[in-house]
Amino acid sequence: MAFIDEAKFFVKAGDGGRGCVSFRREKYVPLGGPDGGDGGRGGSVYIEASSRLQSLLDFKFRSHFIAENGAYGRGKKMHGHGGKDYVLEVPPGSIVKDAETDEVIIDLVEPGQRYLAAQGGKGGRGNVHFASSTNRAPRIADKGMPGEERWLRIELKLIADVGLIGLPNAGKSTLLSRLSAANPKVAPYPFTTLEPQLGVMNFDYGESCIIADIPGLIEGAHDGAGLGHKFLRHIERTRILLHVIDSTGLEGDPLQQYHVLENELAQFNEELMDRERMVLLNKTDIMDPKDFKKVAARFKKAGIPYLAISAETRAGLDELKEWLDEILFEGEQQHA
Ligand SMILES: Nc1nc2c(ncn2[C@@H]2O[C@H](COP(=O)(O)OP(=O)(O)OP(=O)(O)O)[C@@H](O)[C@H]2O)c(=O)[nH]1
Ligand SMILES: [Mg+2]
Repeated sequence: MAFIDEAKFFVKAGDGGRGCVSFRREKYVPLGGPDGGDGGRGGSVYIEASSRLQSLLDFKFRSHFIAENGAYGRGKKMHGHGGKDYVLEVPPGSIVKDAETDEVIIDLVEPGQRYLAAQGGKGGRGNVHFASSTNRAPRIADKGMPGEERWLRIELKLIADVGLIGLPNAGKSTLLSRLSAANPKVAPYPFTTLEPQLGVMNFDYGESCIIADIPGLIEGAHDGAGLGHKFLRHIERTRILLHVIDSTGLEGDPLQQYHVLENELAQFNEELMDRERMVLLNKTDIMDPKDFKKVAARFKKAGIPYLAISAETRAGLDELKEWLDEILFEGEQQHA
């Protein structure tokens, strides 16, 4: 199933209920005064960030979200019930845009954050409001106001602290499965991961961080090659990028892999170039140490910091965790 990380949808608030035309009926009084009540307000549509959701999958099955109409007013000055609001839950990290202008309307980051997407229509006034000295028996009442309606677009940017990037088959998903309880699909062929995966990594002393594993990128991804580069939007907000490289050379020259990927990042968003990052030279377990030394020396010479790891055997992962801890939390502790 395709990963839905953007969708177009329609919201319509409820119409206000019609006001009522009615007259009091009492024994022996043929026509009493007006007593038509007001119509109820239409329900509004809200969009709310909820931590229960991680994807926009619901939008695959529905594109129209409509709140209830207000009820008609009734006799004896009874007001119609208000229509029920519709609360459309979306994952935190959802950006709501105007479907026509593509303008960003709101960025729903925090769980519980709410946006009024369509205001319910006001209920119409009943004829009780229209009585005057010249018109004691008004036969008029307001219609309810229509509820607002509009087309919107939603985009999801996952909110993660750490992003795993790399060419296909580098071992990103294997690494995610070692660092967190997530259980992403791992396989010995490219493009195993078709949609971003999240995992929570716990540190020994109770802190945790969220890691995002995104589909592999290849040269020309910015022109649509492979799965394209749209998934990079999910790492635009991460504080740290972990660049996973297959250092065996079986997937191509490791230093070349590095440059290909960095170039794709730059094409996507120059800002990513300033992001804190670490190169992970992976799959050291199946390399002759001498060969690995040669690869490592080239990175050193190019002035690129790296850690040697094996996602498979977990070699080097403690060191990686320490480095992540330092970047994510040490600064905070010093300032506290
Ligand atoms: N020997 C060894 N194999 C590894 C290591 N890490 C990953 N692999 C293998 O490499 C292959 C690809 O691993 P994945 O984790 O699926 O790679 P990926 O980067 O997520 O790949 P895509 O999702 O296709 O982009 C699998 O066969 C893994 O078992 C490692 O450290 N050592
Ligand atoms: Mg993968």
